[in-house]
Amino acid sequence: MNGVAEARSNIALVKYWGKRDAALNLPAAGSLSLTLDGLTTRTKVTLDPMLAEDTLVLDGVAQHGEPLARVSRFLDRTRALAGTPVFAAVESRNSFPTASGLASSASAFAALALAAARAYELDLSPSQLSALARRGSGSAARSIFGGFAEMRAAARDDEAHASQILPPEAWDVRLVVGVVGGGRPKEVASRSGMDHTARTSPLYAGWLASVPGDLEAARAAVLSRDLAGLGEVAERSALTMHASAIAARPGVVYWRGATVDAIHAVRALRVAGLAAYVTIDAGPHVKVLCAPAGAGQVAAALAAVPGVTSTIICKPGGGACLV
Ligand code: 2P0
Repeated sequence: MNGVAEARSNIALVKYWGKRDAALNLPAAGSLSLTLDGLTTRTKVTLDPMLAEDTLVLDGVAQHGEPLARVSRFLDRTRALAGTPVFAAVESRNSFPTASGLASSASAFAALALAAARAYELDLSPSQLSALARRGSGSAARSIFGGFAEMRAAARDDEAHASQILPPEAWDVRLVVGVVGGGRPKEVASRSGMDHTARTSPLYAGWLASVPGDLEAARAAVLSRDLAGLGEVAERSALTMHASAIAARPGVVYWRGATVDAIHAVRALRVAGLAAYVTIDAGPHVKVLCAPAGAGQVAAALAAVPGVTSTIICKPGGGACLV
C-alpha cells in the first residue's frame, strides 16, 4: 500500500510558541495562520513488509539520525492507530529550502499525516488528521486546512486540532516573504527555541497571557476581512513572541540586521499609506501581510533592503490533499 499527499506551508499570524505537554506535543496556547500557495511538500509513504525499519529520503538525500527518528516516531503513532507493525519508506520533496524559517515542518508533517493515513488505510476526519499532524509538529495541524485556520489550545489529544476559519478563495490577501541570508539552515530549531523560552524566559508568562486576546481579535478580523485589524494583531503577536525568546537565558535571537531593517521599511510603507504588516518566525526572514494590489510595492521595498536576498509573493493556498 502507498499514499501520496501534498501540503502547503502556513504562516502563523497569531504565533505558537511553547508547549503544555512535550510527549503529546500539545501547544500551550492557540494560534491562527494563513496557508500559502506555492510553498509545498509532496510526500510518498510506501508500506513494505520487508523493511526492518522506516526509511526517509528528503529532497533526494537519505536521512538518518534525528530527522529519521522523528518521522519514525510519527509513523509509530500511525501504526498504533492502524494496528500493524509494518515499516514504511518515506520520500519527501520541498519546493523551498528546508529548515530555512519558511516553516517546512508544517507542510512536511501535514503531507506525511495524510500520506501515512492513506498508506495505513486509516479513515480519519479532517480534525483527526489535524490532531495526528500535530503529533509531528504543532504548526502542521494548521496546514491540513487551506486559507485561514485556527489551532485550539486544548489539553486533550483528540481536541487539540486546527479548524478552518475561511477557505482560501474567501479573502484574497498576499503574504510577501523577504528571504534574509539566502535561506541557510536556522541556528536554533523552533522546537528547542520555544522549549528554552518556556523554561528560562521571565517574559514567557506575559507572552502566553497575550495570546487569547490576540486570537479573538485576529479571528474577528479574518471573519470581517479587516486587513488593518488582522495586520496589527499579527505584527504585535510576532514581536511579543520574539520578545519572550530574546529575554530567555541565554537569549534566542533569530533576527539579523536585515530583519530589523525590513521591519522599518514596512513601517515606512505604512506611514506612506500602504497597509502592510510584518510577521517573523523562528528565523531571520520577514513575511508581510498586505492586499494583492500592494504586493509588488512591498516586494520592491523588501528587495531594496541590504541582506534581503530574494522575495516571494504568496497567495492563500489550499489544504492538504491526496495526489
Ligand atoms: C508558528 N513557529 O506558529 C511558530 C511561530 C515559528 C514561530 O515553527 O515543536 O515547528 O514541531 O510543534 O510547529 C512552530 O513550531 O514546533 C513554528 P513543534 P513547530 O508557526
